[in-house]
Amino acid sequence: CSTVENKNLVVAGFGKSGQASARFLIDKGLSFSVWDTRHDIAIPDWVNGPFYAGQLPDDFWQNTDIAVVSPGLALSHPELQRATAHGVELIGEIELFARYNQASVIGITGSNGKTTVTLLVTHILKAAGIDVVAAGNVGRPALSTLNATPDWVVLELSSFQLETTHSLQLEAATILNISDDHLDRHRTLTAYSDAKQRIYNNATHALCWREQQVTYPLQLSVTVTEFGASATNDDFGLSDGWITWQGKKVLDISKVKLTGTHNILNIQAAIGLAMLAGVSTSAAAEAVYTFEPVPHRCVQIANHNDVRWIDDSKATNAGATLAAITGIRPQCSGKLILIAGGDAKGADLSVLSEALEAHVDTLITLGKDGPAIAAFSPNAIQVETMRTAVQQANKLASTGDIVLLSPACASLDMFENYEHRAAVFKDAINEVCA
Ligand code: UMA
Ligand code: ADP
Repeated sequence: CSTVENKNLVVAGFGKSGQASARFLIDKGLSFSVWDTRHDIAIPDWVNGPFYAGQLPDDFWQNTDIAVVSPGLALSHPELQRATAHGVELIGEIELFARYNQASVIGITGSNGKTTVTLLVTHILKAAGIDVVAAGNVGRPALSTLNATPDWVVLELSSFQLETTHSLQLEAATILNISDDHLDRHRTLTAYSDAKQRIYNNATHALCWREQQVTYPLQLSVTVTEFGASATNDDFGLSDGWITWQGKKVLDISKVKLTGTHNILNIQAAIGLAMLAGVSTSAAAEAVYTFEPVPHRCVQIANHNDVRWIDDSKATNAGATLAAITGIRPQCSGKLILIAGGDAKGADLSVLSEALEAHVDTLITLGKDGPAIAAFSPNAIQVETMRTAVQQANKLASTGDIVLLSPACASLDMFENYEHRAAVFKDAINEVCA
């Protein structure tokens, strides 16, 4: 692969991944300019090249060869379109990583479950004594792993990161699932799905969900292992409360701390990816039993007078909320009260309608697209704040009920991020249940 030495470089976007790219280039002794669209961005003193905040000069792209573009910057941004017209190569931090990385890499994408599977695979590999780090969309920039020189890197990859990645070689890769998300940036589900498909471009093995054809690679050169939550003698299946591998029981679901059918799929994918890194199914299963659920993903955070409060604030699309509703309903002996709403990012929320009618007893909505969700439920309660939502839920809840925060939407219309939304939810529970 071509490297970036002797090129005129621009780091476009100066968040976590832009800063990691800048540090990497400095370590390599390369000079570069930085541009961030935000006018008010703080420029740290360790950046010694030119820094542009906001507007760019007209001739900016004329002498640029490569721009390392942050995932938060849309490729449709007029300045990036102008760069392309000037023949500038647009790559991302993951592409930069791919051009210099020596470790074996596992790649994970999908609309939902990426972080859970990334952390679970990493946990399984660590338990097997493998030198491994998790990176990418999960939070730690991929480039930061180059100095640590692990044997394996488990990369969580978003559609935005995949759009600007060309030469990443993956030992094993998966598209866990595809549902409407990020359509404000990708415009169509096909464009979004195409971006995800790029994960298989140079992959050796693929893990695919039997029930969704779009999770399969288009290239015949990639070998496929399948997973799915039904009984089968092929690859991964589910039978009598056990995950099976080629018809043999390998993992007892009742011993796992993760809940819901969606997590059974996540576990199957994780074991499959770990197997491709050389871990046996039995060693992988033992490790899964000790894996703690990742916060804000269908996790119980309170139980007052036998009313359970579940934090699924990371459900930022309808697919995740569907999984939460259908996964939690069987565990609920009383009413299921759902708090949902926020910014739907242009998604079609009507996929929720059937599950709301069949499984949700009371719907409480808030945020920008709260009214669009409330429209599917005749008795929905619409509120302005999370505090009021929790007060309403508490008033209606009795023994055996579950109150589920699973918004089906991003949080940015009301909160700093999904963690902040969860913190406000928790504070309100503590207040009403004190
Ligand atoms: N931004 C601008 N102007 C710029 C650059 C960024 O306004 O010039 C804004 C973006 O619109 C966005 C924010 O700044 O609102 C951050 O974007 P960024 O590209 O600077 O993000 P980073 O801080 O570099 O973090 C990125 C990933 N963020 C995004 O894809 C938006 C992080 O994923 C990832 O953990 C990190 O790199 C390290 O790899 C976060 C995320 O929200 C968790 N991902 C999305 C998701 O999971 O749904 C895709
Ligand atoms: P991602 O990193 O893709 O956002 P997470 O593991 O952080 O995935 O989970 C995000 C949300 O999706 C949570 O609400 C979680 O309960 C839900 N979720 C996790 N795995 C799946 C799956 N396989 N299918 C549907 N929803 C899922």
